[in-house]
Amino acid sequence: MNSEFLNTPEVQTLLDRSAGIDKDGGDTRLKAITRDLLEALFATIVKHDITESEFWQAVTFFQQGVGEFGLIVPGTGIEHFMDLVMDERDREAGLSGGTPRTIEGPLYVAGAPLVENGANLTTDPDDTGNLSMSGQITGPDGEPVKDAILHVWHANSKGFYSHFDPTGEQTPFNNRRRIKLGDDGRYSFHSKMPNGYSVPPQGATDVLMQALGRHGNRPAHVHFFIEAPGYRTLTTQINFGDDPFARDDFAFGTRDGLLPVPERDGDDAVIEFDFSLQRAASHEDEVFSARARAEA
Ligand code: MBD
Ligand code: FE
Repeated sequence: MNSEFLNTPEVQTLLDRSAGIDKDGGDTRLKAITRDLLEALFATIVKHDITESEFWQAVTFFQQGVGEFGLIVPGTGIEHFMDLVMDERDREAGLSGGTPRTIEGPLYVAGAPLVENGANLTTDPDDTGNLSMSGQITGPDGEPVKDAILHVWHANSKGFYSHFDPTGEQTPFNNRRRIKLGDDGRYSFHSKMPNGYSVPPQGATDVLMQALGRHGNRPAHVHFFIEAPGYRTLTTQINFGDDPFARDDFAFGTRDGLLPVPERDGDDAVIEFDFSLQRAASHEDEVFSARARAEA
């Protein structure tokens, strides 16, 4: 089909009316974004000669996969793209340095127990080795970050996260804690070794990954939020550098600088990892993004 079809008055008027451009009410920014998104979709339908059957197959995919949007978003690289966008905005603003950010993923749960440094994160029995992790959180001048809270969450040895575990076997905050740090910025914790995550077999994300000739696996990893007065909140994770999926993460969450290789002793592993924070330029920098998160 001639792509000029998109520019016909009938299609352009449809876009204007669909996005409410011809009405006074509503949110101007949302209207502009909606119009552009719809136009990109229309253009894709035209460019690829998408049939009615294919179109409704896609609609059904999203209807059936609605419960997996949190996985489809990182799996399609959109969540990582947002990191690249934020990195680029930082560069344009002259902001640099510090531990790289990387995706939060869909499996954080707010309200984890607030514990002292050195804590054990694992409440439930798990037949695997121990992970010990420690290091220091510093600021841009190498100064220790005072009074930080380190949020940590990771999977168990089956690759399942508490609160989202399909087996229902984990207690609510297993492998989830908020660790209260002191004046020296030093942290340490121990837990049971996580395994890599895989998307639910035959779920929407898995179906999509297979249709794209991809897979739905992540390397073993540990997630962090770090918040501290005067510093920019950091969302990041470390992925085990010696995991087979370390360079082949379906969620694109592995980044240079975030792939420490654990020191292994049998099933046990030790990771030394330091974090560096940027200073906050505004209150907004110090708080969490407005993303909706699970709570327990
Ligand atoms: C995870 O554990 C995860 O961290 C991401 C980003 C996506 C799916 C599962
Ligand atoms: Fe994860």
